[in-house]
Amino acid sequence: MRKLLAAGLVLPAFFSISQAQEVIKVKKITVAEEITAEETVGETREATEEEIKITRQIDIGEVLSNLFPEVNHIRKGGTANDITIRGFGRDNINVLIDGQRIYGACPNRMDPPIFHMSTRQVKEVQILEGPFDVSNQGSLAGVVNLISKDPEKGVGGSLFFTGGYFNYLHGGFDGFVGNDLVKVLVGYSKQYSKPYESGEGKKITEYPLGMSAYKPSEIDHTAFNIDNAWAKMVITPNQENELKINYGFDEAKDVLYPYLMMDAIYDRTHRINGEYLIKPLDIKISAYWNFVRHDMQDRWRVSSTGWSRGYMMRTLAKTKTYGGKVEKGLRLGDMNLKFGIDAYLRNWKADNQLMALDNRGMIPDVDIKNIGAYIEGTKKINNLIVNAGLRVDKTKSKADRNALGASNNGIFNEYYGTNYSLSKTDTYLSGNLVIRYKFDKRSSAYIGFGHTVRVPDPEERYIALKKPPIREDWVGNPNLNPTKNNEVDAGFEYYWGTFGLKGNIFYSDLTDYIYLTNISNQAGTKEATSYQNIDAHIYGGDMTAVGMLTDTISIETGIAYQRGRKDSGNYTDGDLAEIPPLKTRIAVKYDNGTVFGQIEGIYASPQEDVDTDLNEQKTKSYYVVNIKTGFNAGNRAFVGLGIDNLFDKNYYTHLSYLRNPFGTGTKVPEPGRFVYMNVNYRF
Ligand SMILES: [Cu+2]
Repeated sequence: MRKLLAAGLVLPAFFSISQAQEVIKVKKITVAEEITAEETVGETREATEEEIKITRQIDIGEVLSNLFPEVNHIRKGGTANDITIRGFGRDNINVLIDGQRIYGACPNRMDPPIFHMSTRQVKEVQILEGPFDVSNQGSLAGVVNLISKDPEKGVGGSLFFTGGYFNYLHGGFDGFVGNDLVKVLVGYSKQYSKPYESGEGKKITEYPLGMSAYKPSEIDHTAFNIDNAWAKMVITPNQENELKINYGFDEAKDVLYPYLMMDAIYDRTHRINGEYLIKPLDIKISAYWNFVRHDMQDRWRVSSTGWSRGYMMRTLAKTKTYGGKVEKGLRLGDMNLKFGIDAYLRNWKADNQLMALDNRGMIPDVDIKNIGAYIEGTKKINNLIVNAGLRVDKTKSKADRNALGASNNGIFNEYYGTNYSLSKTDTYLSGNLVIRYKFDKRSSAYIGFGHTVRVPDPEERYIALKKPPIREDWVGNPNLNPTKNNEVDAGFEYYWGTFGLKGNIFYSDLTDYIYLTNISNQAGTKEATSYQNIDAHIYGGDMTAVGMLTDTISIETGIAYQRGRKDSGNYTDGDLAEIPPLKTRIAVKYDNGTVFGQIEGIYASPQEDVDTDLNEQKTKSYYVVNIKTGFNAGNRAFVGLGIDNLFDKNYYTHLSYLRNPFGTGTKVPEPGRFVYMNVNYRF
């Protein structure tokens, strides 16, 4: 059986995909679906699964944004795209790597969590939208989990290469060796590119102006140069037990971010995680540790001119996260239960130098310590599947005053007097209830309610950045409350022959949503950008239709819309910022097992609902066409060719620039016509 297309049609097998082809599977899990899979014995799981065959292989954020209209990328440069889902971004969504929590070190999110696994290592991306994840702390509005490839038995591997416009090169290999007891996989990939050009033929390095402009000598500077290496070992001493150990290393050098005022000199990551399964007891024990070190400077920008140290500003940041989880599944009569406990520590420290200012402790060595417990259960009652989850968390956030430098060590007193504490403990419950009604084996409708909570991130509570007198400071709000989401989701999936239709709507009522604000110091002599808790709501929906027209031709379309509004706070404009507009996608595919072809159109409507309080600007609509074709040469080799933005349109997404007050005003256009080729050889 071959699973096909974004709405998860399960179709008869016409052909098998050649092993030569490298694919990334993307599963969009709908609520009350994950557990029902084991529940509904004899039924095929209607998982939303898409196989991504041919892409530029630059980064996962861009790939997901292309595929799902409700996922949007934040374009900061040539790679490392962060994502939003249904208008929720940053820590409002959880992004995990093999189930482990990982956070970027950069205070400006140059290295978002999703950037910390290379495309070549990803086997599968699981996306669960909405407040329905109790097995991880803080999945306020959704969770994305990147799952790495497992080694196989025997000996084998692959060589891969992608090359494209703007000197983009991506090459590497992976290889495995294994028997019944031990299997090992190792891999390496390298990515390199010059700055890409927009549809109007300008390099992205030509867009920043004024002090943020690139020096003339740096216009053609390397746009990214990334090495990734990884190893995974699976030990299976017997049928009952399995141990997986995973190590990953990334080093991203010379990554340019025209969206921001600085660029990354390097961003270095180590991550390790282990997972132990005791199958007869249905117990899973996992532990992880990761560490990221990040150095950003303005040395390639005009602003660094005249500074003998090479930069006017620099931030050296590091973060580490480690934790563990024990989870047990249990079948009780006709009920499936899962419970677990988990804990993690996230530490983050960033030291900034701005002109002569000593902003050590810009992120003042913040520890977030969390411990949580959860239970989740599914029960089938005739045609109804009821799924419920409950989670309790205790989270302590603490900043270290001693980490602060000479310039910023008085900043909290300056803005908050004595009315604050650099330590806060939050205890909260979250949970959900979903009821799904099955019309037949494949079609169903559901309604669900979820309550989720996330603690403010270290930046929102404790950032401490002193700026020169004429510029606004940037200071956290230690008194922030956690954000609470009360959300209702409803949806359906309906299948008719080889056609399928799937739709979801959601309404998220947010209490203490964390939003930018301006505050004055106690003396009333200086202003700072800070954060406040406001009440807000975000609502929207998406729909996907898929169908097989013939044995070889299929069509898929998707549409998503979301809107965000403020309900309280000191504002004059009710619109929330950075909410992407309506986006649609249509793709027609041809696949006979040997030859693959796809034509895809993506349209986004204008975004006029902007937050003028933050000087957010309107964004025009755009329409782009991408084409792909691929050929399986026997069972071992695959050659693919793609052209993104076929008509060389010059366009911007709504998330193409940073809003006031941190913004430079630079909007980063999407790439112009981009021709690339994939070659894969499996041995
Ligand atoms: Cu950075």
